[in-house]
Amino acid sequence: MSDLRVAVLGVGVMGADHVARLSSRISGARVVVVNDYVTEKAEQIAAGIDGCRAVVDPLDAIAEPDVDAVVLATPGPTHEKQLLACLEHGKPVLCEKPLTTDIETSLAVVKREAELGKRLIQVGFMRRFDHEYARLKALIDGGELGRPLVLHCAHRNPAVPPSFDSAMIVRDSLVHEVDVARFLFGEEVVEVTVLSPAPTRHAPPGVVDPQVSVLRMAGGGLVTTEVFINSQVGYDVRCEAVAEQGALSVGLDAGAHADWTTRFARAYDLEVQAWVDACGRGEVVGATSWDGYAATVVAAAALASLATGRPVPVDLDPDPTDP
Ligand code: ISE
Repeated sequence: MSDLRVAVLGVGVMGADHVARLSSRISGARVVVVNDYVTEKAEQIAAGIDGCRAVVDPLDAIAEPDVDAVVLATPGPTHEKQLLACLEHGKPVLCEKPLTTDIETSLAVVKREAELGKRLIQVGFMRRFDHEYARLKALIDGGELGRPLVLHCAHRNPAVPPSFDSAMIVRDSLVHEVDVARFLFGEEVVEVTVLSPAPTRHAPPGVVDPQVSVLRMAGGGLVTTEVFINSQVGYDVRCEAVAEQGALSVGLDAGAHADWTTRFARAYDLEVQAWVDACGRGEVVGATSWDGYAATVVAAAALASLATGRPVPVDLDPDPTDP
């Protein structure tokens, strides 16, 4: 089997990390095209990889005839067009979250993929590939723990760039807990409440940090999450699942990390390898476009709740791929 020829769009922290892993630790794939709105950056990265070139326009990069599949690590607002282009060219795409930045465009992408009748989109919710989260999921699905009742999640960053505001805490950080909740319970979120404790003095004026959210699941389970992005300590992600026959924690021994690239390095490797292997089989594994859409809808409801502190219902469209 020949290597999967990949275009990586967006070579900021996450995209550059994916280029490095595709060029070293992942088998069956190589990066042939890179793209970034900072052209020099793409050129610099391409120059370091045999057989790789920089392409200035992201849509041209997707269309290149020698590109078999695409990794999107571009800013969220550009995803809709780029995802639709991947679908039109029939190219599998691993899209870093978010799927898109609003409900309408996320739904449009889900519907277009459904019309084509072939799954091509995997969303980069990497925690699904973390060995501890995956083990917890297997135990829950295997019935060993009994029915899950409550999930307690914590998500702490040591510090963030000054541009990181209250809404980004929801869109960029809480959204991972939303996916974990949907993944572990195997159910949709039906209601979300975001509560605002008195903020840390390390948060810029007006930024609500930490935030405590409560997600209500379709089957009645509850998820509490604390997201704290100016914790001053380390990058710390953990959760405890409380079920009818036991409780199990994830992330207690994860060690000290500055950010997600090291904390979830192994999960990213497994995720990207699973994506490459699935592309070879013409399949999609991991989070689907529907999971990306659901996360966008919950994030929008959470933003509405952030403004009032009151519960906000989550209304999903019918899944067009459900028979
Ligand atoms: C960042 O955008 C990510 O996606 C990380 O996984 C998350 O943990 C972090 O809080 C976000 O800022």
